[in-house]
Amino acid sequence: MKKTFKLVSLCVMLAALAALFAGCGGSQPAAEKKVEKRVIKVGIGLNEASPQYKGLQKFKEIVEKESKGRLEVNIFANAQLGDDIKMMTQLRAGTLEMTVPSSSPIATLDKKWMVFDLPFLFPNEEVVDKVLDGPVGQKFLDSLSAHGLKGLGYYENGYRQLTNSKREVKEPADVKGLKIRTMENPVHLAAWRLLGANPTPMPFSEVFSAMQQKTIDGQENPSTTNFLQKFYEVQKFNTISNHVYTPFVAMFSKKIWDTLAKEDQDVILKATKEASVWQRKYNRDMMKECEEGMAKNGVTVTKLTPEQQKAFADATAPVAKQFEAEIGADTIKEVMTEIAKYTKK
Ligand code: TK8
Repeated sequence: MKKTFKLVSLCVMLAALAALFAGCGGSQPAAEKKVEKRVIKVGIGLNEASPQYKGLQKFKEIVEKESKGRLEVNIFANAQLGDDIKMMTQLRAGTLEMTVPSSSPIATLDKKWMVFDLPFLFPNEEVVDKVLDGPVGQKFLDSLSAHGLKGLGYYENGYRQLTNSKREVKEPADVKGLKIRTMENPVHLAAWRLLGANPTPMPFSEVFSAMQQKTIDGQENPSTTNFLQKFYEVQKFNTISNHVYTPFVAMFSKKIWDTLAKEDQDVILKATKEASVWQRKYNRDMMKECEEGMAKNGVTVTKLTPEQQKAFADATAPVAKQFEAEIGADTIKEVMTEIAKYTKK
């Protein structure tokens, strides 16, 4: 009995050794180094027809190509993951990789961003590009790291235009008493109050139904948004006022960013640069068609003359002084100096 036991244990040991050697250098090759695939989830507030979405599709195309598939970009439109403020909170918590909010709600984290909400700040898109793609724009992006965010670059939301369901608006007096939705930003609220409106802040995803239910009379957004989000279905008047230029700010969760390999970070920055230049042009090319689309869908479109526009500029000018302390006099001066540098006399 004892002999048999010894023989069996010897066989078991030999079998185990054989298996061990076979696994170490034997027939099957050493397992390939598992290429770690990373998914980048991007949340945005506008729909799939928007230039914001198209720009991120371009971003996706470049990232997946340049990373040879190691990075995969999944885009979630229509505020599926929440509105701008909610998505920024997710980035800061490290539960969402990326979002591209308007600059205005960033004021809830850092009031200096309200400089971009000063009415009639940028004279035209050419100056916008020079300032945002220059040292001052980069300084704003870098400042996001203090809030758990990595600033990547600027896409374009654009010049904002008023829509409403009550009356044609050609001068500030026409605004009196209108219930206007604004972004969640104190400068916008103050400016519309100066015009005599009754402003109410609201996340973007609630705007369409609020207009439909007539809890608000109007809102203001670039023509690409006003048309492609079908606001003509619930609005009758559209004033082309160009009263504020709003950038979209592409940003990444700093918690997640810091876990990425340098080569992947470089791919994301490069893709943002290329995609944002493409998206700004696409947005601008779409603007005229969208403005005309509002008229084709029964909206009375009123293009303000320079004199009419000046009346709005004069009426809202006091907000610069009113918010100088909160934004920072130095910040306002720095941005205004940069704008003056690129504004042709
Ligand atoms: C979309 C918003 C929107 C903005 C607004 O996420 O809230 O009116 O202009 O485009 O950022």
